[in-house]
Order: sequence, then structure tokens, then C-alpha cells
Amino acid sequence: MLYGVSQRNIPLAQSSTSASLLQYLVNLCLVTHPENNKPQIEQWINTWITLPVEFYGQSKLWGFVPPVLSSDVGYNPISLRVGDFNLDGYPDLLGVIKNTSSKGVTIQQAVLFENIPCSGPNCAGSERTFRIDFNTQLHPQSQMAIIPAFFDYLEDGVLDILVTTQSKDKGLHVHLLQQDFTDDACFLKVMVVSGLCFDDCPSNREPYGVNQWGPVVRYSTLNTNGKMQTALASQLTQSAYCPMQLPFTVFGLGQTPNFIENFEVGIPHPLSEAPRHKSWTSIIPNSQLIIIPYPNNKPSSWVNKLFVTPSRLVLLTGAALLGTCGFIAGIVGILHWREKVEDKREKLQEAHKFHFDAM
Ligand SMILES: [Ca+2]
Repeated sequence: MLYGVSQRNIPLAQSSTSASLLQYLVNLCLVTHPENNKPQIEQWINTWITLPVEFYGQSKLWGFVPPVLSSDVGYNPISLRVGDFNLDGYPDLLGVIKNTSSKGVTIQQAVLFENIPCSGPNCAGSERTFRIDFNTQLHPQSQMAIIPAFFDYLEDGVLDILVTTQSKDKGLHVHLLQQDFTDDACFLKVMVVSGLCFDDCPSNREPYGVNQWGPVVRYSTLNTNGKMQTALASQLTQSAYCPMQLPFTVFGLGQTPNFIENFEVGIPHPLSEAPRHKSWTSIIPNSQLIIIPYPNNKPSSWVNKLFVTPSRLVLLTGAALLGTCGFIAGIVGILHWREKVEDKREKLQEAHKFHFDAM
């Protein structure tokens, strides 16, 4: 078993059940049959349980890619990257799987593991599991996927996918799969920076610093059913073994256009000092937050920079409002014009009447 390697790759830094509890996931291979390794994803619920993830697809049995020390693309431990690709509030995974046919032909491709509800005895108490999306092709099939990663390419709060592949001539290529997201779902994107400058911030500039490891962010809000929806995530949980984690957190809010009732940020602190965290209320969905924890040891002074991204619905609502205003203005204009014509006619009649009376 690859427990030793896998333990370093606990990738899940986001609540997989949207229940505000961090769930530990570990991906591993049982290498009793190395050529046909049996892949598993296990979740920690008081004990490790195996999630019922189906690795059979496209008439093939797939497995994770065990790391090879002599590989010409580097030593890549089995890793899963976390990101809520469809913004439904449940973090999905991105990983590489491979299949070697009986003729020795190996296919290695990047796939999405969609976070879906789980019910039945196979779930062993877990409310969620993952389904491999064999239908979405993330890169040319003729190339071997090496490292996939989520990234917000257009800074619009919707996650895109970058995949590094290797072609038959050993050349490495980077592919971008830009997501054309049209679903009615909201997001909250949070970046917690270090709040530090090298020496002092010149010209009283904001001490943005750079992304830091270890901050925890949490939100709670009422969903469309009137129930409290909470989620929690940690930013940059890992710095070794090519983690390719996002330097920010994207929470999918699902179809929840309500204000975020409570939003909280905490950063690492020395054990001898008080915890460092701060809360904000009434955050607008579809917004990007940059938290500047300056000074680090004085949370009451921390600053929250909010950038609002208008969603498609907001734009549609604005367009409908403008259209309605234009329509009403048109009617008012027509009535006004008719009124003026009427007045003019009445004045002419009055003038004719005056001339007639004068005669
Ligand atoms: Ca999801």
C-alpha cells in the first residue's frame, strides 16, 4: 500500500459535506497487483472508510498513477486537487488516472471527480462521494496527463482547469480548459494575504504582502430552503510535493443569492498568544474578498477589500429594468407629444375664434 506517500497528500482542505467540518480524504492504491492497482479514496469519519468511487469507465478499469523515482517528468506523488468546479457548495476533485491494456498500451488522463450525494450501504455512513466524469475531455487523448490544477483564469470566481501533459516526443504542454459557466449559482472568493511589506510600505501603500499559508476562512448564510448553510476551508495547506493548490478559496454557494450572514477569517498565531481571527457580516455573494491582516496581532484593524462581480442574473435584471424604464419613457414621450399637439390645436382654434369675434 502507498500509505506513506498518500499521507503526505491529504488534499482536502475544504468541507466535503458543506457541514462546516473539515473532512480528511486520502487517495491510495493497493499495489498487490501493480499493473492493475486497486485505487481507493478514503474518508475519515472517526475511522477511515472507503468511498464507493467507481473507477470503471469507457470499458476500462482505471487506477491512480503511482510515483516513479526515475520518471523524466519528476517525482509526482498521487495527488488530488480540490475546487468547487460547479459552485454547488461541495468541493470537487481533479486528478490523474491511468489504464494499461493487456497489449501494454497506457492511457493517462486528467479527470474531474464530481462531489455527489451518497446513499446506501456502500457509503458506510458518508453523505457524499465522488463520481469520475469520464465524458469531459480535459486534454488531447493522445497525450499523457502529468499534473492538473484548478485556476481562476479570468478572475471571475469560476474555476478553470490547467493540465500539463506529455506528448509522445517527450515534449511537455500546458492546456487551459476555460469554463463557460452558465448555471444559476453564486460564489464567494477569498484571498488572505500576509499583510506585510519587506521593511515598511512606501507611500503609505496598503500592506498587501503575498498569499500566506494556513489561514482558515468560514462563512454561514441562509440557503433558499431557509436552512443555515456553512462551509469552512483552509488556504494553502501544503507547500511540498508539487501541491498546485489555489492561492485563494472559492466557495460555491449554490443557488443562494442571499447575503453572507457571517464571514470569519483566522490566521496562524504563536501558541503563547491569543487566537487571531475576525468576523464580518452581510457580504454580497459573487464578490471577491482580499483580507489584509495588518497588523497580524491586532485583528480589530484588519481590512477587508471587497470586489463585486455582477452575475448574469444581475446584468439581466439591470437590462430588464433599463428596458422597462425606456418603454415607460417612450409612452410618456408619446403622450407628451400628443398633449402638445392638442394644446397647439386648441390655441389655433382660440386664435381663429378671437379673429372671428373681432370681425
Ligand atoms: Ca461541486
